Amino acid sequence: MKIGITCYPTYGGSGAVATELGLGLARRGHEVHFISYAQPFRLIHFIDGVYFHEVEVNRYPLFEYPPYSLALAVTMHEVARREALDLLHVHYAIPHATAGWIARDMLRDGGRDVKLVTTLHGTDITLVGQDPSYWSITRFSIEKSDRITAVSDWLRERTHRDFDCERCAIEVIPNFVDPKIYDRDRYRGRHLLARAGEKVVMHISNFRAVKRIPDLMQVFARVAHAVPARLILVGDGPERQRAAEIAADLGIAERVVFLGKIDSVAELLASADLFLLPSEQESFGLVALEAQASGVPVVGSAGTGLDEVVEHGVTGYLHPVGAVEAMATSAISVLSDEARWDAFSGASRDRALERFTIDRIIPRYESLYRRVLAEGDDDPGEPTA
Ligand code: GMT
Repeated sequence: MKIGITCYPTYGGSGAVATELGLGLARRGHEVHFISYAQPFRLIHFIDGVYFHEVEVNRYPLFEYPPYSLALAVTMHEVARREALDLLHVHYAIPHATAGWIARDMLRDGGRDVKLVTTLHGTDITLVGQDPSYWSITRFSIEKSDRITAVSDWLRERTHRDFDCERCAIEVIPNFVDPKIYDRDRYRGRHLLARAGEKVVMHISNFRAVKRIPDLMQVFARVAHAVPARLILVGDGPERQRAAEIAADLGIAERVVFLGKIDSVAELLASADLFLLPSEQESFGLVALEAQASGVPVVGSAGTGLDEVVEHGVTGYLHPVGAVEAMATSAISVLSDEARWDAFSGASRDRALERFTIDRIIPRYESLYRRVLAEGDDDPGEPTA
């Protein structure tokens, strides 16, 4: 198949998943065209059948806000026509599903039927999509997609609930990892992160408010008082400065290391003892899966998509959002009991291998593509869920 993939190129799970999917599809013999305003951050090598098309946005002085969505639709249309794409698969609904809908209609007008698949990732539904300035167009664009997928049951439920969208037949296809890349035994860099005898606690994110960075620091402060430990923070974003201020206020600044943005986190995760993700909401928590595949137990928020990734009491612990005391107690219990840590680490890796490997999940996207391509031009298809 010839597939166009659109995603955000910036650091974040949706861009990571879209890129790994595209590379995986190309390895399986498909032709993949990435279409975005910059090269996705994990697209660091090209293999046969992978192409990148940059969307150029004209910055005419009249435009206070350059219309990226239109420029994206035009590039999608051009690439789909020139490269004879079979389908456009967009990741993160805003504005990608809308641009995809425009491009698909332009193509149909020119006599070419290209299918549109939209994958919902999280805040496109739960946060940004709920803003009155985006709600109706997001709902409309999702409904106009030929197929909709969500990365967790939790996100599918939230989409039905928050968009009151009875025509949205959403198929859940979870996020995935390549267990050959996320493998504890592959790397030996622990001595670069912490002193001998110190536990390595890690957090990787875009440091947005939804990650509840103050809670993260409160949990770690309690851990650091009980166990020799170092907090390794990877990534950057609006709350990073606040994290540094809280660390200073709590007297743990020397135990906290900021590494900034790093493209490939497998090597870091392989050196971690515990991963903390106390987010307000998390539709899936790709980074928690990457941690688990690396044999790292996770402590995070219950009542989110993390419930589908982390098995409470087996691969980590999940507590209600904001329950910093409980999270800290769980973190300390797993870090200070070697036998428990070994059991959790092994179970984490097993869970990733049993449910969320790239080899299991990519065929599910291929199957979805085949089904949608087998439909006629005007057939909206059978509801898939
Ligand atoms: O939704 C976001 O804020 C960003 C997005 C991203 O691009 O990283 O994250 C979402 O998509 C990831 C990949 O599917 C999920 O693993 C994250 O849980 C999800 N983030 C949230 O729901 C907050």
